Amino acid sequence: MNLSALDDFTIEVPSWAYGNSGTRFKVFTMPGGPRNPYEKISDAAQVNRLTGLAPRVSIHIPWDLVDDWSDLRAHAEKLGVKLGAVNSNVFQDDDYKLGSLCHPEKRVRDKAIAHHKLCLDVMRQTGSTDLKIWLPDGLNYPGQDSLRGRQDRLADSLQQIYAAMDDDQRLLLEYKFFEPYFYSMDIPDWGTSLVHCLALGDRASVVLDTGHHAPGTNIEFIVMQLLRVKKLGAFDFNSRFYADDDLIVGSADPFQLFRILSEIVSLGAHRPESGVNFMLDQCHNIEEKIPGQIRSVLNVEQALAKALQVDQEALAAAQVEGDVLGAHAVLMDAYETDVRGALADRREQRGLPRDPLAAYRHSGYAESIATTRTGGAQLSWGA
Ligand code: RM4
Ligand code: MN
Repeated sequence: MNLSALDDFTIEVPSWAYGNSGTRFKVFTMPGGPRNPYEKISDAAQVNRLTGLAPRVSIHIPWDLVDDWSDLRAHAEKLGVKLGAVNSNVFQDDDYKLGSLCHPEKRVRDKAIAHHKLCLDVMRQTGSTDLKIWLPDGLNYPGQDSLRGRQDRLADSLQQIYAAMDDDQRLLLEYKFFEPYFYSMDIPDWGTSLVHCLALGDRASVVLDTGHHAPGTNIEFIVMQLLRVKKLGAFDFNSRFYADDDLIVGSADPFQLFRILSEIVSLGAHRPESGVNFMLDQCHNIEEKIPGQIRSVLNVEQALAKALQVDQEALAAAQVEGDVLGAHAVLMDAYETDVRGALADRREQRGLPRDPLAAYRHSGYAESIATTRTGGAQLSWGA
């Protein structure tokens, strides 16, 4: 089984997956939860150590603010990982009740723009190239504010952030169809995100979070379309039964994950040159955090390995012949291929454990953090 395309494939993990979080209801605390950004990075590094798949950790600002970025960076690098995308956070400040970059008041928009400039400064120090923006902005009631006016303010605010970027920095713009507001979000869909990215320029592209669509949406179509116009900058993987459920990627609908990765493979976008940053955006609630992340990156690897088994020539031939069932069968054959043994062999050849989850259980790491992380407060999702 040819899996060599996996050699250069990486997944970025989120710092916020390791704290106690995952729901707006009861948050169940886990022993050994991280108390600061350093401990989050240490936990994330376990995922990479055991899977070889996750060499970068996304950070969230202000949740992960530290006094000395070169020190946090050195801590990460010592553990074999790098600091990845910087996520701005404009959803936890009283000033943002009516929005951030789209707010009716210039003072609040300026504050949100300044926050993004701070994130760009953080990137200069962490060596990150990606600024990831998810805006909580939206309206709860028709007439509450001008839909059109908010788009104009958004365009202007984004332009100011873009103008402050260095040549090697990218702006990644995420969309979400509802939540925290329900009548209208200011970036509800990929079309809106794309319109703004096209206006900004080459270094702006769309983030597709798999949990941010209405039920039944054909996400692989969106993936294909954004790749087609070279505007897919990043993924936030997770899975959902209803809305933004934040569950382990590939758990709710492994076939959807395969379909998404099939589009990616058929367009060569799994290769690093494509510039697509594959990330997880998940918050674990009832499951253990580190094993939850290990399972997640393995699920993506497995779906990608299956997608790599699609016989592209046979598929193209069946499509040209109009062989409906034949073409469908080529795809299903790949999906039904059991790649688990080949992936375990490959891990072993690369000096990794055949079963990373079992290796984590035997490593003693969970027991060690449960006993040594005493004093200080465990973090609830971010801070
Ligand atoms: C948002 C969005 C962002 C993530 C935060 C934590 O819903 O998905 O990507 O940074 O949650
Ligand atoms: Mn996201």
